[in-house]
Amino acid sequence: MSRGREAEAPFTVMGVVNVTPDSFSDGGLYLEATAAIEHGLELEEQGAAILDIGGESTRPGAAPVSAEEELHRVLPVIDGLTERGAAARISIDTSKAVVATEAIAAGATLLNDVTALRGDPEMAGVVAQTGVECCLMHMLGDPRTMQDDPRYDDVVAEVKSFLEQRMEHAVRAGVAEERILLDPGIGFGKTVEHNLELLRRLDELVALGRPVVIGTSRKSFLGRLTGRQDPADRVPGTIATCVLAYERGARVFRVHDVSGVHDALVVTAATVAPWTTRPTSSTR
Ligand code: HH2
Repeated sequence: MSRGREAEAPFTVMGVVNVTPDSFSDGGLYLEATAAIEHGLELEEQGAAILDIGGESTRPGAAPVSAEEELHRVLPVIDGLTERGAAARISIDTSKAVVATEAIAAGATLLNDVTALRGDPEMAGVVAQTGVECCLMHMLGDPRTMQDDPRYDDVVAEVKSFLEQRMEHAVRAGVAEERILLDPGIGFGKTVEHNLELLRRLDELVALGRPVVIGTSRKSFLGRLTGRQDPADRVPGTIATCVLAYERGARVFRVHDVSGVHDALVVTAATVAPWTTRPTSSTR
Protein backbone atom coordinates (compact mmCIF):
# COMPACT_ATOMS: atom_id res chain seq x y z
CA MET A 1 0.00 0.00 0.00
CA SER A 2 1.21 3.49 -0.80
CA ARG A 3 2.55 5.57 2.07
CA GLY A 4 1.33 8.75 0.37
CA ARG A 5 -2.15 9.33 1.86
CA GLU A 6 -1.93 12.65 0.07
CA ALA A 7 -5.67 13.27 0.27
CA GLU A 8 -4.96 14.06 3.92
CA ALA A 9 -1.46 15.49 3.59
CA PRO A 10 -1.00 19.19 2.94
CA PHE A 11 1.52 18.57 0.17
CA THR A 12 1.81 16.46 -2.95
CA VAL A 13 4.91 14.64 -4.10
CA MET A 14 5.18 14.26 -7.87
CA GLY A 15 7.55 11.43 -8.78
CA VAL A 16 9.57 11.84 -11.98
CA VAL A 17 9.45 9.01 -14.53
CA ASN A 18 11.71 9.95 -17.43
CA VAL A 19 11.23 7.59 -20.36
CA THR A 20 14.24 9.06 -22.17
CA PRO A 21 17.78 8.10 -23.13
CA ASP A 22 19.22 11.52 -22.25
CA SER A 23 17.61 13.09 -19.16
CA PHE A 24 20.23 14.88 -17.08
CA SER A 25 20.13 12.60 -14.04
CA ASP A 26 18.42 9.33 -14.99
CA GLY A 27 18.65 9.20 -18.79
CA GLY A 28 18.43 5.64 -20.13
CA LEU A 29 17.46 4.04 -16.82
CA TYR A 30 13.75 3.80 -17.64
CA LEU A 31 13.66 3.88 -21.44
CA GLU A 32 12.12 0.39 -21.51
CA ALA A 33 8.42 0.62 -20.68
CA THR A 34 8.61 -2.26 -18.19
CA ALA A 35 11.40 -0.52 -16.24
CA ALA A 36 9.51 2.79 -16.27
CA ILE A 37 6.31 1.13 -15.05
CA GLU A 38 8.12 -0.65 -12.20
CA HIS A 39 9.85 2.61 -11.29
CA GLY A 40 6.54 4.49 -11.26
CA LEU A 41 4.95 1.89 -8.99
CA GLU A 42 7.96 2.07 -6.69
CA LEU A 43 7.71 5.87 -6.48
CA GLU A 44 4.02 5.53 -5.68
CA GLU A 45 4.88 3.09 -2.91
CA GLN A 46 7.33 5.66 -1.56
CA GLY A 47 4.65 8.37 -1.37
CA ALA A 48 4.21 9.91 -4.82
CA ALA A 49 0.59 10.93 -5.39
CA ILE A 50 1.37 12.05 -8.93
CA LEU A 51 3.66 10.34 -11.46
CA ASP A 52 5.07 12.75 -14.05
CA ILE A 53 5.75 10.80 -17.25
CA GLY A 54 8.13 12.48 -19.72
CA GLY A 55 9.39 11.32 -23.11
CA GLU A 56 11.61 14.28 -24.01
CA SER A 57 14.50 15.70 -22.01
CA THR A 58 14.53 19.45 -21.38
CA ARG A 59 18.14 19.58 -20.19
CA PRO A 60 20.26 22.34 -21.76
CA GLY A 61 21.25 21.23 -25.27
CA ALA A 62 18.92 18.20 -25.37
CA ALA A 63 18.01 16.91 -28.84
CA PRO A 64 14.37 17.51 -29.84
CA VAL A 65 12.17 14.40 -30.12
CA SER A 66 9.36 13.86 -32.67
CA ALA A 67 5.79 13.55 -31.43
CA GLU A 68 5.73 10.00 -32.79
CA GLU A 69 8.80 9.00 -30.75
CA GLU A 70 7.51 10.76 -27.64
CA LEU A 71 4.20 8.89 -27.90
CA HIS A 72 6.04 5.62 -28.49
CA ARG A 73 7.89 6.22 -25.22
CA VAL A 74 5.14 7.46 -22.91
CA LEU A 75 1.92 5.70 -23.96
CA PRO A 76 2.95 2.13 -23.02
CA VAL A 77 4.03 3.47 -19.63
CA ILE A 78 0.71 5.22 -18.97
CA ASP A 79 -1.19 2.14 -20.16
CA GLY A 80 0.99 -0.15 -18.05
CA LEU A 81 0.56 1.94 -14.91
CA THR A 82 -3.20 1.95 -15.42
CA GLU A 83 -3.27 -1.82 -16.02
CA ARG A 84 -1.22 -2.42 -12.90
CA GLY A 85 -3.74 -0.39 -10.90
CA ALA A 86 -1.56 2.57 -9.99
CA ALA A 87 -3.46 4.83 -7.62
CA ALA A 88 -1.26 7.86 -8.28
CA ARG A 89 -2.52 10.41 -10.76
CA ILE A 90 -0.70 10.52 -14.08
CA SER A 91 0.87 13.74 -15.29
CA ILE A 92 2.17 14.05 -18.83
CA ASP A 93 5.32 16.17 -19.18
CA THR A 94 5.10 17.44 -22.75
CA SER A 95 4.82 20.61 -24.79
CA LYS A 96 3.21 18.91 -27.81
CA ALA A 97 -0.59 19.00 -28.09
CA VAL A 98 -0.82 15.68 -29.90
CA VAL A 99 1.17 13.95 -27.15
CA ALA A 100 -0.97 15.61 -24.47
CA THR A 101 -4.18 14.58 -26.25
CA GLU A 102 -3.19 10.92 -26.50
CA ALA A 103 -1.81 10.81 -22.97
CA ILE A 104 -5.00 12.32 -21.58
CA ALA A 105 -7.07 9.78 -23.55
CA ALA A 106 -4.93 7.06 -21.93
CA GLY A 107 -5.60 8.43 -18.44
CA ALA A 108 -3.38 11.42 -17.67
CA THR A 109 -5.23 14.06 -15.66
CA LEU A 110 -2.49 16.69 -15.43
CA LEU A 111 -0.50 18.40 -18.18
CA ASN A 112 2.98 19.53 -17.16
CA ASP A 113 4.07 21.93 -19.90
CA VAL A 114 7.49 23.51 -19.39
CA THR A 115 6.66 26.05 -22.13
CA ALA A 116 3.52 27.22 -20.27
CA LEU A 117 1.36 26.60 -23.38
CA ARG A 118 3.74 28.54 -25.69
CA GLY A 119 5.25 25.48 -27.39
CA ASP A 120 2.19 24.45 -29.38
CA PRO A 121 -0.71 26.75 -30.36
CA GLU A 122 -3.17 23.86 -29.93
CA MET A 123 -2.18 23.12 -26.34
CA ALA A 124 -4.41 25.60 -24.49
CA GLY A 125 -7.42 24.22 -26.41
CA VAL A 126 -6.54 20.66 -25.41
CA VAL A 127 -6.43 21.64 -21.74
CA ALA A 128 -9.65 23.64 -21.99
CA GLN A 129 -11.57 20.90 -23.82
CA THR A 130 -10.41 17.98 -21.70
CA GLY A 131 -10.67 19.82 -18.38
CA VAL A 132 -7.37 18.44 -17.08
CA GLU A 133 -5.22 20.38 -14.65
CA CYS A 134 -2.16 22.08 -16.08
CA CYS A 135 1.12 23.24 -14.66
CA LEU A 136 2.47 26.43 -16.24
CA MET A 137 6.23 26.79 -15.81
CA HIS A 138 8.56 29.73 -16.36
CA MET A 139 11.49 29.29 -18.73
CA LEU A 140 13.74 32.00 -20.16
CA GLY A 141 14.44 31.18 -23.82
CA ASP A 142 14.41 27.52 -24.81
CA PRO A 143 16.32 24.46 -23.59
CA ARG A 144 19.03 24.88 -26.23
CA THR A 145 20.00 28.38 -25.11
CA MET A 146 18.44 28.98 -21.71
CA GLN A 147 21.64 28.67 -19.67
CA ASP A 148 23.62 31.06 -21.92
CA ASP A 149 24.08 34.00 -19.53
CA PRO A 150 20.49 34.42 -18.26
CA ARG A 151 19.79 37.93 -16.94
CA TYR A 152 16.95 39.58 -15.04
CA ASP A 153 16.52 42.95 -13.32
CA ASP A 154 14.42 41.24 -10.64
CA VAL A 155 14.05 37.51 -11.26
CA VAL A 156 11.12 37.05 -8.88
CA ALA A 157 9.11 40.00 -10.25
CA GLU A 158 9.76 38.87 -13.84
CA VAL A 159 8.84 35.25 -13.19
CA LYS A 160 5.72 36.37 -11.35
CA SER A 161 4.63 38.66 -14.17
CA PHE A 162 5.26 35.90 -16.74
CA LEU A 163 3.19 33.38 -14.76
CA GLU A 164 0.37 35.92 -14.38
CA GLN A 165 0.34 36.51 -18.15
CA ARG A 166 0.38 32.81 -18.96
CA MET A 167 -2.42 32.19 -16.49
CA GLU A 168 -4.46 34.96 -18.18
CA HIS A 169 -3.74 33.40 -21.57
CA ALA A 170 -4.92 30.00 -20.36
CA VAL A 171 -8.08 31.41 -18.82
CA ARG A 172 -8.85 33.34 -22.03
CA ALA A 173 -8.52 30.04 -23.91
CA GLY A 174 -11.14 28.47 -21.65
CA VAL A 175 -8.99 26.83 -18.96
CA ALA A 176 -10.61 27.09 -15.54
CA GLU A 177 -8.35 29.08 -13.22
CA GLU A 178 -8.80 26.50 -10.48
CA ARG A 179 -7.21 23.88 -12.77
CA ILE A 180 -3.92 25.82 -13.01
CA LEU A 181 -0.69 25.21 -11.07
CA LEU A 182 2.33 27.50 -11.31
CA ASP A 183 6.05 26.69 -11.33
CA PRO A 184 9.00 29.13 -11.28
CA GLY A 185 11.07 26.72 -13.44
CA ILE A 186 14.12 26.22 -11.26
CA GLY A 187 17.15 25.82 -13.55
CA PHE A 188 15.34 26.89 -16.72
CA GLY A 189 17.29 29.99 -17.75
CA LYS A 190 18.55 30.78 -14.24
CA THR A 191 21.90 31.12 -12.51
CA VAL A 192 22.54 29.65 -9.08
CA GLU A 193 21.71 33.02 -7.53
CA HIS A 194 18.46 33.34 -9.54
CA ASN A 195 17.34 29.91 -8.28
CA LEU A 196 18.16 30.81 -4.69
CA GLU A 197 16.38 34.16 -4.96
CA LEU A 198 13.26 32.42 -6.30
CA LEU A 199 13.31 29.98 -3.39
CA ARG A 200 13.99 32.74 -0.86
CA ARG A 201 11.06 34.85 -2.11
CA LEU A 202 8.73 32.02 -3.10
CA ASP A 203 5.93 33.56 -1.04
CA GLU A 204 5.64 36.27 -3.72
CA LEU A 205 4.67 33.61 -6.28
CA VAL A 206 2.42 31.82 -3.80
CA ALA A 207 0.56 35.15 -3.54
CA LEU A 208 -0.76 34.57 -7.09
CA GLY A 209 -3.25 32.26 -5.40
CA ARG A 210 -2.57 29.02 -7.28
CA PRO A 211 -0.68 25.96 -5.97
CA VAL A 212 3.04 26.37 -6.58
CA VAL A 213 5.02 23.42 -7.96
CA ILE A 214 8.73 23.29 -7.27
CA GLY A 215 11.29 21.25 -9.23
CA THR A 216 14.73 21.52 -7.69
CA SER A 217 15.39 17.78 -7.78
CA ARG A 218 19.07 16.88 -8.35
CA LYS A 219 19.57 20.07 -10.38
CA SER A 220 22.98 21.49 -11.19
CA PHE A 221 22.72 24.52 -8.89
CA LEU A 222 22.70 22.03 -5.98
CA GLY A 223 25.86 20.50 -7.42
CA ARG A 224 27.45 23.94 -7.73
CA LEU A 225 26.64 24.69 -4.07
CA THR A 226 27.72 21.36 -2.62
CA GLY A 227 30.41 20.24 -5.04
CA ARG A 228 28.44 17.07 -5.84
CA GLN A 229 29.09 16.22 -9.49
CA ASP A 230 26.86 13.14 -9.62
CA PRO A 231 23.19 14.23 -9.68
CA ALA A 232 22.26 11.16 -7.58
CA ASP A 233 24.39 12.63 -4.76
CA ARG A 234 22.26 15.78 -4.62
CA VAL A 235 19.37 14.28 -2.64
CA PRO A 236 20.20 16.09 0.65
CA GLY A 237 20.32 19.38 -1.27
CA THR A 238 17.00 18.53 -2.91
CA ILE A 239 15.43 17.81 0.48
CA ALA A 240 16.71 21.09 1.93
CA THR A 241 15.11 23.07 -0.89
CA CYS A 242 11.80 21.19 -0.65
CA VAL A 243 11.56 21.79 3.09
CA LEU A 244 12.33 25.45 2.62
CA ALA A 245 9.90 25.78 -0.30
CA TYR A 246 7.14 24.11 1.71
CA GLU A 247 7.69 26.55 4.54
CA ARG A 248 7.36 29.40 2.02
CA GLY A 249 4.11 28.01 0.59
CA ALA A 250 4.94 25.56 -2.25
CA ARG A 251 2.64 22.54 -2.22
CA VAL A 252 3.69 20.24 -5.08
CA PHE A 253 7.21 18.81 -5.20
CA ARG A 254 8.52 17.28 -8.43
CA VAL A 255 11.33 14.91 -7.43
CA HIS A 256 13.28 11.84 -8.51
CA ASP A 257 13.90 10.64 -4.93
CA VAL A 258 10.43 10.38 -3.46
CA SER A 259 11.02 8.53 -0.20
CA GLY A 260 13.34 11.01 1.51
CA VAL A 261 11.48 14.08 0.26
CA HIS A 262 8.14 12.61 1.34
CA ASP A 263 9.34 11.92 4.88
CA ALA A 264 11.02 15.30 5.20
CA LEU A 265 7.79 17.01 4.13
CA VAL A 266 5.69 14.94 6.55
CA VAL A 267 7.83 16.21 9.41
CA THR A 268 7.99 19.76 8.06
CA ALA A 269 4.23 19.97 7.51
CA ALA A 270 3.47 18.55 10.95
CA THR A 271 5.79 21.13 12.52
CA VAL A 272 4.72 24.17 10.53
CA ALA A 273 0.97 23.57 10.95
CA PRO A 274 -0.20 20.32 12.51
CA TRP A 275 -2.81 18.57 10.39
CA THR A 276 -5.46 16.42 11.95
CA THR A 277 -4.87 12.95 10.46
CA ARG A 278 -1.28 11.81 10.91
CA PRO A 279 0.16 9.39 8.32
CA THR A 280 1.43 7.18 11.16
CA SER A 281 0.59 6.74 14.82
CA SER A 282 4.14 5.73 15.71
CA THR A 283 5.62 7.75 18.56
CA ARG A 284 9.15 6.52 18.07
N1 HH2 B 1 12.21 20.15 -14.46
C1 HH2 B 1 12.51 19.25 -15.42
C2 HH2 B 1 11.53 18.74 -16.28
N2 HH2 B 1 10.24 19.10 -16.13
N3 HH2 B 1 8.59 20.34 -14.98
C3 HH2 B 1 8.25 21.22 -14.03
N4 HH2 B 1 6.97 21.58 -13.86
N5 HH2 B 1 9.20 21.78 -13.19
C4 HH2 B 1 10.51 21.47 -13.30
O1 HH2 B 1 11.32 22.03 -12.54
C5 HH2 B 1 10.91 20.54 -14.31
C6 HH2 B 1 9.91 19.98 -15.16
C7 HH2 B 1 13.94 18.80 -15.57
O2 HH2 B 1 14.16 17.63 -14.82
P1 HH2 B 1 14.22 16.15 -15.43
O3 HH2 B 1 12.87 15.77 -15.98
O4 HH2 B 1 14.74 15.19 -14.47
O5 HH2 B 1 15.30 16.24 -16.58
P2 HH2 B 1 15.19 16.17 -18.13
O6 HH2 B 1 14.43 17.38 -18.60
O7 HH2 B 1 16.62 16.16 -18.59
O8 HH2 B 1 14.44 14.93 -18.52
